[in-house]
Amino acid sequence: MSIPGSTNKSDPGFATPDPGFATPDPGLATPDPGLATPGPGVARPRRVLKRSTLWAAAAGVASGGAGIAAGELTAGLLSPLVSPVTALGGAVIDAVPPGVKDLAVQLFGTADKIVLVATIGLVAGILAALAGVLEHRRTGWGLALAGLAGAAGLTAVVTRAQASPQAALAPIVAAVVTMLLLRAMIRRLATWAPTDERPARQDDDPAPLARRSFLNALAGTSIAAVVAGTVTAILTRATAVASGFRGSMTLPEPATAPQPVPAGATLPVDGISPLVTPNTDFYRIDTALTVPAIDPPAWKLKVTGLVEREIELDFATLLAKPMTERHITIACVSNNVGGDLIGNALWLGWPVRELLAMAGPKPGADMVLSTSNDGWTASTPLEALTDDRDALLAVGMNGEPLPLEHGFPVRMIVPGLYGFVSATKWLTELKVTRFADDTAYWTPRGWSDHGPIKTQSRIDVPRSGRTVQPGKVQFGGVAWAQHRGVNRVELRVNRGPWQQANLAGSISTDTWCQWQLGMDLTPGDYEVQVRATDSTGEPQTEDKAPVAPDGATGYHTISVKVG
Ligand SMILES: Nc1nc2c(c(=O)[nH]1)N[C@H]1C(S)=C(S)[C@@H](COP(=O)(O)O)O[C@H]1N2
Ligand SMILES: [Mo]
Repeated sequence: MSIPGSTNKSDPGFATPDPGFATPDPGLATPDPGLATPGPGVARPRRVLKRSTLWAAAAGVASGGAGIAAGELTAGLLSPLVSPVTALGGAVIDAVPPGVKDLAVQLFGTADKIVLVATIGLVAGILAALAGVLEHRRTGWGLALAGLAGAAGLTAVVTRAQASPQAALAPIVAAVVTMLLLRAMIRRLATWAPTDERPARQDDDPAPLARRSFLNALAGTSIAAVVAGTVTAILTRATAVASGFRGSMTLPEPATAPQPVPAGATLPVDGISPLVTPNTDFYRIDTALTVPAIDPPAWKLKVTGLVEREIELDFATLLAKPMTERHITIACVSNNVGGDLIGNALWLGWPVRELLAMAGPKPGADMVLSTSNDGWTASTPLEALTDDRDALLAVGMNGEPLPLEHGFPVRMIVPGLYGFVSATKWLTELKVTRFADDTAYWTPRGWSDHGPIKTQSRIDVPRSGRTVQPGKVQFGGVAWAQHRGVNRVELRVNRGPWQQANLAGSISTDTWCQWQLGMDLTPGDYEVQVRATDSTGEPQTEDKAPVAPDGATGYHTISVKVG
């Protein structure tokens, strides 16, 4: 990139670093706006760095700092995975040849990451100063540089493995904040200390006022940058510790291996939901504004309430327990008919019933109120945690430690119950109690205190509203009736007779299963509906119910145009 004016010989010295820059002119100490003109002692006009250039650079650094801090704060609030600075660092690590990487590790050892971040900071500072100077020279040039830097951050963030659409927000916030602040400050600076291209009007000199306005803006921006940076640092430090631990831990082998996945459980239908949902695609629902970051060595699970013995369990002790690994499909009570707030994962954990057996629930108890690190609570029937259904204190999800968003280090997973009454993430306490005595988070907010998952089915393909080729049209989707199991899935076209779909084998009654049906359809408009029947012979109801208080019902209905 060329710097406007850098080849211009009349340039007052920005491009050629003047020795006077290193040994500050005594005049620098006095905040005299007249510095731009050489002092009386200067015999020959020297190539001095104009003070306005320094102020422009400072404005660039302050606005860039505030912008980056705003971006990092946005990322910190959204998700620990979307920091633009971290993503850029990751991109640099990926791009650097292995030799350089080894050298960096040799030189800096475990401090190599700190050195990388410091380098990114230094480069960002230089670019920001440059943006300030450019913007002061020529309106729009500094903004363009800030925009380019923002685009680099955006590219780094969206190409990272864990990228989600919301990840794009942080670098955009960073760039927009930087540009707005930079523009505002340079405008003030231009009135106070105009560049040669835009000489000030000598008669009506606005300099002193403009100077105060600029300095105020600079001070305000710098303070905002430091405050936002500090808040972000506090917010993300715990996250860094938690993800560091998560990255270096190994999950124990299960003592009880998962049920085998039956052959044919996955149907060859394009666009059907995968039998097991990858962690990165797994729906996320919680009330947490920032993802709680728990350092496992400091984590404890307390069992309290109506028990013979209160218990405190630490993470190492939990990991040493005989673990069970199971596929379990969890669903959100807020999942609308046809919605996607449902997912199937392989969970690794210690059965809750074993912990409760150690504590010894007292007679009369009928509920366990589980509490998360951030104070959220769920009411689970005691029976669902003590019967043989393998309710788990889960530490693993699809072979990995729980992702931070999904409850690291420990969450509950209870087959057959909606998440809001069972699947407490960032779990810290189990209070054995009675429904009559304790109330969970959602109960006073218009939701039920009980939440068995209702039998449901969904058409994944074709998507509603699509036009498909006449002939054999492939329909496919998933159906679930956790802890009862699905026996039958049927489709009907334009409210005609129900036609039975092919039901793939399910892993267990606690998981969903795929279904498929090819139907011959001639050109026209069709309404297609699906229904599932559970293993008790009870078909899902056609009656439409909203999600509150205890889960939606009705048939998933799509429209398809054949032609
Ligand atoms: N701590 C905590 N745990 C929670 C919630 C929450 O708000 N806070 N929401 C629950 C709800 S409503 C659901 S559906 C599941 C979703 O789990 P997931 O985000 O891992 O898919 O988590 C449950 N566990
Ligand atoms: Mo939920």
